[in-house]
Parts: sequence; structure tokens; C-alpha cells
Amino acid sequence: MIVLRVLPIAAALAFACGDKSDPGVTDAHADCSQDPRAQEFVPGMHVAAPDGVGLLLVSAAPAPPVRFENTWTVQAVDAEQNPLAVTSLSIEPFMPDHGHGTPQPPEPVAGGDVGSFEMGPFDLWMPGVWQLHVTMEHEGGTSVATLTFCIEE
Ligand SMILES: [Cu+2]
Repeated sequence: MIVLRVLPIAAALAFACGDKSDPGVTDAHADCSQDPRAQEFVPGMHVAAPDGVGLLLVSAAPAPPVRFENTWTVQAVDAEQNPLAVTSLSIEPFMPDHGHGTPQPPEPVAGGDVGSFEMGPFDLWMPGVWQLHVTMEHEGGTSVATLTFCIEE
């Protein structure tokens, strides 16, 4: 009987944040504005993979990133922050506190400049801390750089 009682509650909680139809549920727990993991958004901001290969968030609309739909331009760069040719670039949004991603992930499309990709709109559908793991395949191997943002209500 315990299992039968717990499962529906767990299912309800898992979807509570995105459920605006339930006035009894709030997103108050998702206030991450002071979370030390979150990076401050700056246009053109740079994050580096452990091997020095990096990523520029060239532009974001809206800026800073928001809940729901976002459209970005990013560019792979080498350790000296010069444009880096990549054979592929993919980006995986993930909420580390909840263990889930998004059903509408970004689908990067190569842009005009070397290492440049455009993506969006893609859906950061829940308030809280989002990590965006960017995997870049290039001549020297595979590098993963991570952007971390607090997405507020
Ligand atoms: Cu979540």
C-alpha cells in the first residue's frame, strides 16, 4: 500500500514546477539568485573546458537567459580564444538539482563564422539552476565546456 500511495505524489511533485494550473504550487523553492554555482550573464562571455578549448556565448535573446524560449549564438574558440573549427557542436541543458533536461533541446546550426553556431528557440522550462553542457568535436579531440545560469521565474 505504501508504494501505491507514494508514486502518485512523486509524479505530482516532478511536474509541479511547470504546472501553472495548480494555484497551490509555487516556484519559491527555485530562487537561485544567490546560488554560487550560477554565472553572471555577460554578452560575449567565455567558458573553458578543462583542456582549454572554450566557448563564447556571443549573443543571447533574451539577455540574460530566461525561463522558456531562448535563442543563442555561440562560438567555439581555442585556448587563446581564437575561433576554432569544429566538426560538431552539441549542447545539453540539465538541471543538476532535479536530474532532468528539456524535451525541447537546442539544435545548433553552423553559422557563417568559423566555430559559430546558432540555436533556438530552445526551452529552459523550469526556474532554477541550469547547466548547459556544450560538447565540441575538433581536430584535437572532444571538449566539453559548461555554462551555468540561474533561470528565475
Ligand atoms: Cu527542474
